[in-house]
Amino acid sequence: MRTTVGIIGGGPAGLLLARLLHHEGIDCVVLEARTREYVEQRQRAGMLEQGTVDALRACGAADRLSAEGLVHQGIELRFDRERHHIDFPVLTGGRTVTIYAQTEIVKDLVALQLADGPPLLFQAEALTIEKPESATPVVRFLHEGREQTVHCDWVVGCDGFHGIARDTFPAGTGRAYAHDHPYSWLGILADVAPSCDELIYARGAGGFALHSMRSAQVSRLYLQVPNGTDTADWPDDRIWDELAARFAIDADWTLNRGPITAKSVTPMRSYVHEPLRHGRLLLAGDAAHIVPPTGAKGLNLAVSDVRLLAHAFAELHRTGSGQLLDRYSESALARVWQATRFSYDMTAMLHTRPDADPFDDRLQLARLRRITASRHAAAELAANYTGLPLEP
Ligand code: RFL
Ligand code: PHB
Repeated sequence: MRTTVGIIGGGPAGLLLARLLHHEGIDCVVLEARTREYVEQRQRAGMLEQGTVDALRACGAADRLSAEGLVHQGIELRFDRERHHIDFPVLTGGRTVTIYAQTEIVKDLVALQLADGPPLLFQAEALTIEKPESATPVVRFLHEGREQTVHCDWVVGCDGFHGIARDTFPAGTGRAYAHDHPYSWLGILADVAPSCDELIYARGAGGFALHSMRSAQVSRLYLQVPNGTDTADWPDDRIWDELAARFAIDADWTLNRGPITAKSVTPMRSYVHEPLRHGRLLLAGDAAHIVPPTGAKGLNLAVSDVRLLAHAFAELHRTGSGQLLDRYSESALARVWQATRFSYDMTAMLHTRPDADPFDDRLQLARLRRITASRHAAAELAANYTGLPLEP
């Protein structure tokens, strides 16, 4: 097999990149290690920045998103048993966010790709990327029981945090910056109507809690838990009691309870690999960086990476100039570090550290009160949450 851009990974980054390249008339092949069912069911993100929605719309992948996505005008911050609305359109000059599950984006992109897109192979696990420094890198992969190869002009690693692309960078050509946060999230999906119209980020007495949603009938909620937590120690009643305690306010408000259909624990990590390019191998999305989910930035960063890449490949295709590809790593990393900073700050402001003392407690409250008291501080949160502008 031979292609212009070999894409490893059929998550949101790889699938959207394939779609954007297809629109530009650039051929590519997507190799995905798992089955279609597996990637379509993997429960993850739900909050989309305006720029992410615009990108999906621009490549014709937003029919269902436009019909079913829930447009939110802001978020609620809860602390000290009080609620505070952060109004995004007012603070950002009209920007909003949209709730639409990552599982649904993946389903939409897979359907389009299989209908009229370039090849997307499931159960095709990339094993090695050979000669990334040369003009014709080769990806060796396992598919239908035998080893095969695809010869490429470029290879893009969209293979997530545990993929192989990042590890292909020879020793000494890259550097990782990492921070493990001292807590995890226990996430649940529940068949119950959301108890709110917009997302609630709560700093409760026992730690952080987040109320999100998937539809008018399905709620998605998260609880801060200690690292190493086993879901077996969290029967449904314990989860609902703890959520209710962390969201409690003095005003009249109750948390709707219902059957829990999924439970999982995710550790919280900040990680950035620099640079994002070695020869003709490029990294995008979780393959290159991870943020704690408090700022809802992971999926949105994956999308902004591949938008920059698609733009750069389009320039190369149209004019022969590799200038934007040469700038890709620097442009993407500038945005990645801003999202890393924002996610870290949101996380630190809302979670209770296991070693927290009364000084930390007062400092967190001062940060939250500054946001609710100052339009400038609230506008800074809103600008970051709804997404900073994309600058190639
Ligand atoms: P993915 O989604 O991990 O996809 C990578 C794909 O590569 C495949 N793969 C390989 N394929 C072939 N050969 C190999 N050798 C391969 N190795 C791996 C994998 O099977 C997989 O299909 O990475 P991508 O595309 O970069 O997308 C990133 C996002 O999935 C991730 O950043 C977000 O889910 C993060 N995230 C959130 N982001 C947001 O923007 N908003 C949110 O509200 C949000 N909430 C979340 C989140 C992540 C969470 N977890 C579980 C980490 C909430 C949670 C709980
Ligand atoms: C989600 O809906 O899964 C979600 C929303 C916002 C976040 C994290 C996760 O910050």
